[in-house]
Parts: sequence; C-alpha cells; structure tokens
Amino acid sequence: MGAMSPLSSSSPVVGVVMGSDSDWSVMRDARDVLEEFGVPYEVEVVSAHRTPEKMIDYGRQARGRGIRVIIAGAGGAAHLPGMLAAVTELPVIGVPVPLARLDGLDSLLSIVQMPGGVPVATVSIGGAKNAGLLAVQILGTSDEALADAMAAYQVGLADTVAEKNDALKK
Ligand code: RP5
Repeated sequence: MGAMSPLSSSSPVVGVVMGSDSDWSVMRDARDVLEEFGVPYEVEVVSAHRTPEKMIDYGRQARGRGIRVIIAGAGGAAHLPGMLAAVTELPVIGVPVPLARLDGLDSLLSIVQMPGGVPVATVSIGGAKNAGLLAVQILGTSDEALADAMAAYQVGLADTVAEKNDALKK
C-alpha cells in the first residue's frame, strides 16, 4: 500500500508559492487545475528576496508538513524556485511569470538554468496551468485515482480537438 491518496487527504499536498501577490493572476491557473482534480493545496507568498528566511523555512519544512510537490512562480530575477529547490527534497515546478519589461524571458532564464544537482522542472512563460497538471501527474505516479483522472482529462483534450476539426469541415 502506498502513501495516503492526495484525494483523501484533508491537508495540503501541493504548495503553490509565488514571489509576490502580483504573480497571482498567472499562478491562479495552477490553483484552478488543482481544484479541478480535487487535490488539496495551499497558497502562500514567499519571496526569495524580501522574505529569505521565510523561504528557507518553507522549503525545509514543506515535506514534514505533508507537502509532496511545490509549484513556485516568480518574475524578473526569479530566484524563488531555484532557492526552494536548494532547501527541499520535494520536486519543485518553476513557473516563469512574465513582467512588463522583458516579457518573461528574464524570468524563464532565471528559473531554467539551474546547476547540476538542483533540478527545477520549468514550465513555459506564464505556464501555471501546465505546472498544475504536472503536479497532478507526479502525484498520480503513486495514486491510481489521480492517474485515471489524468487519463480522462487527456481523452477530453483529444475530443476537443476532434470537435474543432469537425467544425472546420462544416
Ligand atoms: C518577483 O518580483 C515577484 O515574483 C514578482 O514577479 C516581481 C515583482 O513583484 P512586485 O514588485 O509586483 O511585488 O520577486
């Protein structure tokens, strides 16, 4: 028997964190996915620069609190995902948040170019939806119900494409 199913847990198993509340308009897409799949999550602003001690505490304590995956979004000099990855055993999914000046390329490069030994699973610029889906897939490796829900989601994607194709041909 594996670990308790995320779906039967009442406490958060995914931590959705971001460097600023201004990142929420992007990061809420991850929240929406977790809601859709019924995965318990928590949301917290944790800044690598403005609250560095809180960031270290969050990373060090997350596993012990029952968190199994961290989704971390940040923009600009986006050090939060990488610094969290440095202080936690948990998988960290990084979301580059686009800011006004450099369209998120700065965020992407800050998050994706991690040194060997400290991985961050980086999604596309603004790709919080995929971060949520990746978290579900990671949890699904030890949870049949979640894996089945992901399979159904993928069937839904294919159905949507087929419907659009049919509409094009009318
Ligand atoms: C980053 O600085 C945050 O992740 C955010 O994307 C960016 C700007 O933060 P605010 O000045 O809007 O609080 O650390």
